Amino acid sequence: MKLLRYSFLFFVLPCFSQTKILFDASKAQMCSNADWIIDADQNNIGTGTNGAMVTGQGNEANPQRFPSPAQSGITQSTPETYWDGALSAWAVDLVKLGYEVETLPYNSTITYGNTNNAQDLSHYKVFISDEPNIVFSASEKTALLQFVQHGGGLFMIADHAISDRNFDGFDSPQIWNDLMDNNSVQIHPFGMAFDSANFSQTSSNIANLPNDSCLHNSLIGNVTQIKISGGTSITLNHSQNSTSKGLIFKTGATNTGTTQILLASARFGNGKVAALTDSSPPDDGTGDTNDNLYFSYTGEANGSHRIFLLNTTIWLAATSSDTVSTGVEDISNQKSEINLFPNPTNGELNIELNEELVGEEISVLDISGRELLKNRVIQSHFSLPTSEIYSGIYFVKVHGEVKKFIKLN
Ligand SMILES: [Ca+2]
Ligand SMILES: [Ca+2]
Ligand SMILES: [Ca+2]
Ligand SMILES: [Ca+2]
Repeated sequence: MKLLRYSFLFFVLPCFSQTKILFDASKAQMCSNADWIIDADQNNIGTGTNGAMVTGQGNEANPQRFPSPAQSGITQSTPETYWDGALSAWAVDLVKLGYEVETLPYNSTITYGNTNNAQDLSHYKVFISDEPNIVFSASEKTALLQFVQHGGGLFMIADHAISDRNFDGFDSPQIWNDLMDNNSVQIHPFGMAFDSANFSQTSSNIANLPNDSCLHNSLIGNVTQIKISGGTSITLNHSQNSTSKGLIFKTGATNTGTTQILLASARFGNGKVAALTDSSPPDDGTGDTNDNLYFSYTGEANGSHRIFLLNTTIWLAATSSDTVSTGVEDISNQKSEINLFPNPTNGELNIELNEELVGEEISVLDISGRELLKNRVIQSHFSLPTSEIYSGIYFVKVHGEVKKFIKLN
């Protein structure tokens, strides 16, 4: 029996850093019946004067920067209850895809370009704020818009009108509109505004955009439905930003129009923004036991909430215009010129290529299309040491063909 001998193509692997996603908890996202956080080890804050969250004032979740137990312990079968928050399912899924997640704690300030801030937005690719209940300060609005301008991804999630949970006079549609209406960078940067509405409905009115990465991802799925449980809508203004687009619309609305939108996206500078009109779809139903939580993440809308939340996050994190899984077809299920084994792997990944590919460029990409390494194929059989790669989904790309592999812990 002939033993194939594999040599290492990449003698020195760069030390990979994961793409980091930051979940905002600095704007009372845990206030009252909200628990829009990924993990909290303590429940010891409450609403003080002017709606600020204060320790010792109550038993609301107090999420720390790093969710615990450590995300390095997450495998492909880890349940969402590994962490304690109504957004833990979304966060655990992101870790399974290869991302690193953190929380911006309640007493933090949002900055961009402040080297003294360990959680400065420059360290992250995506910032997710699910139903902020405290207005962003002038400097925070500048930071958020500069973050997007320089390539960041911002996920704005709002709730219905008159949803001021901490009684400071501002609800999330007003707070997002204030970011877009009053800032020092550019007024109305995203070509969209949240309406002042309050309705509930299940809609299957999806834009017919087969190439849209938020609606379609060959790995995660296709969006077919949304259930709004007390939410608002979005109106676009293309004269402000021609890239703004509606992805999911209210039932009966024209799904190419500029009104009655439930999920929207836009580009601004080098970055991207997505906007969702209800805080319920990410709710995984478990978290702070003092809150009334609902299993909406995969429990409603035929599982489409998980699909559009993951697809949209992957799109926001992508450096290129499209994600790997939509921009290039994954050929994992086809016989091809690329053979990867074992797959999944937790050690070396053996790569067998058709001899004709020797001399071609080979690259390894993460799920958002970020190139982790690139080289020339010097022989048809070799192995890639994956011990330095975090667990998650990755792709090997050679000569236009892309094949998926999963790195286990
Ligand atoms: Ca709460
Ligand atoms: Ca925890
Ligand atoms: Ca408020
Ligand atoms: Ca949970």
